[in-house]
Amino acid sequence: MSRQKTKYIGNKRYFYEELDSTNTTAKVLGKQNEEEGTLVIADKQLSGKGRNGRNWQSPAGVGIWMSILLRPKLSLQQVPQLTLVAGLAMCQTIKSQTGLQASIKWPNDIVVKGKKVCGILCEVQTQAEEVSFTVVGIGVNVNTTQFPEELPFASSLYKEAGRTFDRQQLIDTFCQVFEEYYEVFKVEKNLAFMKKEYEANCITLNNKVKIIDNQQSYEAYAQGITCEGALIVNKIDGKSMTLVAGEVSVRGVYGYCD
Ligand code: BT5
Repeated sequence: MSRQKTKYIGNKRYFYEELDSTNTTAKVLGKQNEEEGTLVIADKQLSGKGRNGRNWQSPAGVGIWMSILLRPKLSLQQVPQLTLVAGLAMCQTIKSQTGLQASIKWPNDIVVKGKKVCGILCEVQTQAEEVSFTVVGIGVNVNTTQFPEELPFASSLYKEAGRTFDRQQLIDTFCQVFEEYYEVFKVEKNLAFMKKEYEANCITLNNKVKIIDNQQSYEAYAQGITCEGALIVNKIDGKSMTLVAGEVSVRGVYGYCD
């Protein structure tokens, strides 16, 4: 089956049996002036990366481990919004392709029945304080049958749906959906156009969350997101504040420590 064309997302693909990290390889390609939309896919990652130096388990044959090279004209502060754009596109892709009730745990996880099936890691390359390119790395546990003990809150599309899925098909659909959102975002440079849709798919909202900010931690109610992708919370004392992705860690949806 030939895949439906996108304008540029995923039209050029590099496929590897094994890589340390698709994000690392995509950054090398970015420095070599590879074009926007180029996709790096690995069947297995030897040192898949999570946020803040954490690890992402990426065994062979069962997942989507991929990175997209993007060249948006954004300020450094605007880049984290790309995580939300990719998150919504992947959430919609999983829902339409599997029928599962997937939701987004702000800012970068996709969960199904309270378990994490996908994580997103957005990295940026700067030159003289300007964004020269960004890499959006996405990991999806597709056909994973079991997880190690240390990942009690991980799951796969297979485990939740009881059937396997074609990884290629998921990647192709994601590229189409992501491109639609990205095209708008690139011009508008904020998330107003998808805020309602994001909020409708975000499981973090209308829930109590525990916020870990440096050494401090406190509880609050998550209310919504701003047009810039920050999380709006109401603290117990009634004060409202906004949290920027990357600066805080929000717990609550799985009740796990991360
Ligand atoms: C993330 O970090 O969720 C971002 C993951 C991004 C992975 C993709 S794969 C393609 C691209 N290339 C890379 O090298 N990375 C990207 P974070 O929110 O920090 O979550 C990491 C935590 O999730 C770990 O500390 C574990 O607790 C847990 N974890 C590790 N592997 C997992 C997996 N396969 N499924 C679910 N949870 C996992």
